[in-house]
Amino acid sequence: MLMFVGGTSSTPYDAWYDFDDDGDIDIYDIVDIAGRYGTTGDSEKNVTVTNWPAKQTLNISLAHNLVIPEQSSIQLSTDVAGYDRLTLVIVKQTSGVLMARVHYKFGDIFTPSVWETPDLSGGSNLILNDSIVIGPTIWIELTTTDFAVTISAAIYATETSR
Ligand SMILES: [Ca+2]
Repeated sequence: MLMFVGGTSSTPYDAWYDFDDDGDIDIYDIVDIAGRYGTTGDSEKNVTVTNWPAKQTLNISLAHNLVIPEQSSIQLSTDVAGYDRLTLVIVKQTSGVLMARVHYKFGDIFTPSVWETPDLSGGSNLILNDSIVIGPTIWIELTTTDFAVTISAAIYATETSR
């Protein structure tokens, strides 16, 4: 067996040949492979991935049986930074007019409304359906007229695979 020992190689370092994982290819790596000379088996290799990004989801209740008094306005907001898609449901549990507007906010700036209605329908409303997140904060403004209105609201947001 002919072995190249000492000196430097013109071939760049390749971690697959660093059998003792000490950051260099030297005589110890060659001794390791020499000891295995002639063996056979499955060539599939195990790989450990340490920087695989975790995919996150957000599943939160923004309001539960919240009573909005008559002739008033409330804002619900939450941080959605890092999420790509968002579903927003608002349930109007009582009758009475409820104006709804949904914006995103970044810094001090509000986007124009991405969704709005002069009167939300009774029952469950799918306001945003797997919609693209365009800002770090979602901002929901709800305004009543002559009657108090009870609502619940929830958000589900996901990060797509990258
Ligand atoms: Ca080595």
